[in-house]
Amino acid sequence: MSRSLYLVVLSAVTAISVASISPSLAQTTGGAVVAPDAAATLAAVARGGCDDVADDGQNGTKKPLNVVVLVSDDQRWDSLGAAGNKVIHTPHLDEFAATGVRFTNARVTTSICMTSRASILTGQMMSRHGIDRFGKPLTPDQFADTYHGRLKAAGYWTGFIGKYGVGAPRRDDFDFLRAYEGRHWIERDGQRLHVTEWNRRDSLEFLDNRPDDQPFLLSVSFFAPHAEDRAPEQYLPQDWSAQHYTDAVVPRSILTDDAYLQALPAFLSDESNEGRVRYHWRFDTPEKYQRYMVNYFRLITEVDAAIGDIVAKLKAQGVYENTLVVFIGDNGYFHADRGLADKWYPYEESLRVPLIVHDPRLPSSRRGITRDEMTLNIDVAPTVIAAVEQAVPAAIQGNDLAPLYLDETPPGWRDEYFYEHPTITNRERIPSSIAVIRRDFKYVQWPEWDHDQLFDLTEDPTEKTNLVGDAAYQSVLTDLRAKLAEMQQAAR
Ligand SMILES: [Ca+2]
Repeated sequence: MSRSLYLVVLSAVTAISVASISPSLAQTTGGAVVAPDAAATLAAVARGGCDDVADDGQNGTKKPLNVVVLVSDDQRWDSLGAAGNKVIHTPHLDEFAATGVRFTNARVTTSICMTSRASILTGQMMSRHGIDRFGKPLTPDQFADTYHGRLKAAGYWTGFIGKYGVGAPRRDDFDFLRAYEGRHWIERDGQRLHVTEWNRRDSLEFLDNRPDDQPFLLSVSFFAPHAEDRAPEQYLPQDWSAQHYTDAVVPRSILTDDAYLQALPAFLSDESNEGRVRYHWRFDTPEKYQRYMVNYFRLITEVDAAIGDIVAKLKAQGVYENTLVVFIGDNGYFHADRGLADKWYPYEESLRVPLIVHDPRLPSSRRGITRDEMTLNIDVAPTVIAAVEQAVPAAIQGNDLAPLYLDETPPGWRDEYFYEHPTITNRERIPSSIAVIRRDFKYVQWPEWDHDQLFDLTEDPTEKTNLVGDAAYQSVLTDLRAKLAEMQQAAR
């Protein structure tokens, strides 16, 4: 693809990013939500320093759960200390996992920001919610059935902070809205601070100023560790996080061996493919790989610290043990694996995300467990809506996660799912794909290239060998082709 076409594409994305930043700048100058002094006084009186644990119903005053949903951007499942990463520094998320539930096999149904964020909000696949391009918003009716819409209608005080990502957010959809993204350093009210620091400050402001007589829902949608695509250095962390990486050496995965690039279909290994373009931005020398990976990890460390402060605030306010907290990434990421960068394609690196839940209903004996069921981004909305005892909308395609950790005998769970990704710009840049993903096999179709792939994940967990032409796999292939067509229909 030509360089000029590529520049046009970037410009379009830039325009959207700027548009989504601008409203927030207005909101921060004119958007006092509650008179801060009065609210702080009320809060101090009402909280009184005692723990606000949900009453068991003994005196009939059981309090509804509060909810906090934390979404990081482009953080893959293993960029997390608790997942075994020895280089990254994520003490608060690790503690969060050690006292909550970590889902070790969490995935997305579409590996790109706007679509996955729409799936997190709605609990629906792209085929149903229809968010298949940048700048496209949910309709008001669709929003009413998101976890935000449902909880606001149920009397929750709702806040959304950071990267909305699904078109421009509508002011009236939230009680408190601070939307911004796209850059790592943002000037606001004469102050130039890191986007994660703004996320942190805005979250604490929401928690400090919320009304005391309403349950609350806070969504914090971090922009980090997403790259600042137009910046030559890509990842622009704060100074303080460098202290945790002074001697860091990021090991290279076996997937960065050239053989994995060679094993890609030609349309993915071609230099016009966006995964290759961005590989050259970030990873095409050993020195660049180290520098960019460390800076990516530092951005995650900064998100981790902000989450630590949010959790500390919930504890200080005495509401942590009455608040459901969900942490998830919006998509996985290629760290130079297969000679690629970023996401989009249905290889494991691009699909798997961190997912951790703190649920006050979880007995202490079960805190710190892991579950390896195939959980999805579309499970967040039904989990939140069910936890606050509201009716889960019929259009939701995900499942409430809570039975997996609350039930003595966890229910049966999905062992396969449908993956879909739209074309971005054209088939050369980012082609569309659909797939059926099981624990043992993965079958992928690239409709624009009339190409398909079959991987035996038991024999070939790194997805190197395409078995579509292998006679021994023809019956599996026939089954999976039928299954894919069936799942594609059902996803609508
Ligand atoms: Ca993302």
